[in-house]
Formats: sequence, structure tokens, C-alpha cells
Amino acid sequence: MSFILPELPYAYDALEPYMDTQTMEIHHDKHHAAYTTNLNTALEKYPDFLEKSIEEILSNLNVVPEEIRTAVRNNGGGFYHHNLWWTELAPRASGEPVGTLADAIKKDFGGFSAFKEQLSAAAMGRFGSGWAWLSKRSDKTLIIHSTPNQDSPLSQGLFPLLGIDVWEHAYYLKYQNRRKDFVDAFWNVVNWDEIEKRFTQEIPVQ
Ligand code: MN3
Repeated sequence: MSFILPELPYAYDALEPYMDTQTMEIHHDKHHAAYTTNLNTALEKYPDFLEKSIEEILSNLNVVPEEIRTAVRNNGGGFYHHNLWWTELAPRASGEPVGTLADAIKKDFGGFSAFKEQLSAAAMGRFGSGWAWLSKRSDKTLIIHSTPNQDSPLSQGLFPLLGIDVWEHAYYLKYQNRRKDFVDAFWNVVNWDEIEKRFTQEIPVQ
């Protein structure tokens, strides 16, 4: 067994004009593909790990053999975060959260616009490459935070619901240095039905 690059759940041009076709092609076919290949390569010598879920591996990096731990942290994170990235986005997505997630956002952040502002600020404040996250704690409360590189919320005991990829590969072709324009555009393609699903599902590992 090995980890498999998922197909994009829509066409490469489906998120235009917010995410351009060429970026989508390179981001999925090159970057996500490379994380997947490199994760599998790292685990070749330790095939037991190929039987585990990626959530379980990232939640317990301390049991990954030291010689491959950094490779698994980087490429396992890249593999998992991009699986989330493609599904958390959707063409013609509705503009605001729904259901129980909407209630939780109101409770934990005071409302949708305050939440949006805080997550955007986390994306803008991440120096260099990384992600800004809305994650769920084990007690089901929400937290906004960010991680460098491909470090995963899972490795901090948090379950990521929605991430903003602020690696330059996610936006540079269309937005160049204008990260803020990319973050603003991001909100137009968030698949809130999917985030609600992640919010209500049991956390796969603690
Ligand atoms: Mn990326």
C-alpha cells in the first residue's frame, strides 16, 4: 500500500477567477504530487507506517523513526494539508458557514466577520511559508492559529477544519507579492458544507 494523490474534485479552471488555472495545475500535479511521492519514498523502509492513516502518523510523529521524521513531517503534512485544500474549496461556493459551525463561530469569535478578519490576519502574519488554520480542539471549541512550512495542526492535538495555504506556490503566478489579494479571493471559494462536515465528524485520532 502507499498514499495516493487524490484527483482534483473539479476542473482545473473551476475556481477562476479567484484561483487561476495554471496555479491549480502546478499546485496539484507538481507540488501535491511531490509531497505524496516523497512521503511514500520516506516510508519505504518502514512499511508498517503505510498501513496507518495519515492522521494517525501526523498525530504521533514522535513514534516515527528519527531518520525519516523530518521527511514525514514535511511531506506527510504536505500530502494531508493539500487533500484538505482541494476539498475545502469549491466553485460557486456559498459565502458563509452553515449549521452548527456557524453557531460555534459565533460563540467562539463573536460572529462571521470577526472570524474572517482573524483568520485573514493569521494568514497575513505567517512569515514565509506556511498555513493559517481554523482548527477544532478535542473539546469541540475552535481556534485560529498558524503553522510554518507543512507542520500540521494534528501534531499539536488539533483537528484542522479550514486552512489557508500561504506558500507562494499557492498564489504567486496570479498575485505575485500581493498575498492580501489572494487571501481576500480565497473567501469566495470556501466550501462551507464541507467545513461543516469536518466540524461535526468525530476527530479521527486524539
Ligand atoms: Mn500548497
